[in-house]
Amino acid sequence: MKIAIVTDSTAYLPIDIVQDLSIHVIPLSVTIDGQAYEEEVDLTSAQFYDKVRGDGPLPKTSQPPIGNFVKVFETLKGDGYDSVISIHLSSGISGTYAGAIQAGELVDGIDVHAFDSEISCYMQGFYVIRAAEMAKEGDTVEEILVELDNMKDTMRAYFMVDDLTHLQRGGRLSSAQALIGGLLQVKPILHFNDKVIVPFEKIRTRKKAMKRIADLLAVDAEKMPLEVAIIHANQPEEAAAWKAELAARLPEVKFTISHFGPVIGTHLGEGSMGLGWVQRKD
Ligand code: MYR
Repeated sequence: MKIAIVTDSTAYLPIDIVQDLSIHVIPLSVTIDGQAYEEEVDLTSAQFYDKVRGDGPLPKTSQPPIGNFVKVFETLKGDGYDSVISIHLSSGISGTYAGAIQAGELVDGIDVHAFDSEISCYMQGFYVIRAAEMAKEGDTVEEILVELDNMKDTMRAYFMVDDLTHLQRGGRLSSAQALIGGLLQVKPILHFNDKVIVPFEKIRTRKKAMKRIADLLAVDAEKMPLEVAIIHANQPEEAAAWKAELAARLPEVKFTISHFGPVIGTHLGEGSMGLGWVQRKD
C-alpha cells in the first residue's frame, strides 16, 4: 500500500521537510496588477510584501485550478501510489479542499481522501508532517486519518493583524462582525471557530495581545508536551525575539518559526503575527 501525502502551499512548509518526507505541494496563487503568481514558486514572500506595501496594488487570491489537482493525482497514480491523503486549509476560508474532493472524483484508479484541516499555515503543516511520517512508517490510510482527527482536539491557533481591513476586504471576517465588536479601534486576537475566522478577544495593544496569546499557550503547555509555530508576516526579527522570550518561559516546548506567505498575507496584511500549537508525539 503506497500512500502519497499532498497539501497546498498555505502550509508554508520548508523545502527540506517537503523533500525529506516526499510531500507533494499544490500552490494557490495571488494576482497583483493583473499578473497571476503561484505563491512561493513565482513569487517569494519578501517580493510579495514589497510589491503590495503602502499604496501598492490590492492583491487577490485564488485556489488551485481543479486541473492542477487532477494532474498531481494522475502523476501519483502513474508512480504506483494506491492512495492519496490531501490536506488543505480550512474549507471555511477557501474552496481548495472542495477542489481536492472534486478532482479526486475525476481520477480513477487511486483513492483520494481529502482532509479539511479547519485551520491553515503551519498548523496545517503539523497535520501534513504527522501524516507523511506515518505513511513513511507504513501506517494505513485509516490509521493516519484517525490520528489526524485526534490531532484536532489539541490544535490551537491565535493570531492578530495590524490592520483588519485586509480580512474584511477579502471577506474572511464579516464587516458586521468587525463593526459591531468595535474591532477596528483595537487589536483583536482572532482564531478559528467551526472552520471560520472569528474574534477571540479584544485587546488594546499589540504587546498585550502577544502577552495574552503567550498566556494561552502556557496554560496548554502545563497539560501536555507541545510543538508550537510562531508565524509572522514579514517580521522575522520580532518573531525571533518572541521565540526567545517564549522558549525562556517554556523550555520544554518545541518551537518553529514560520511565515504567512503571499496568499495568507493578502488576507492578513504585513505585520500580522500568530502562534499555533498541537500536542507533540515524542
Ligand atoms: C483562496 O483564495 O482560496 C485563499 C483564501 C485564503 C484566506 C485566508 C484567510 C486568513 C487565514 C489566516 C490563517 C491564520 C492562521 C494562524
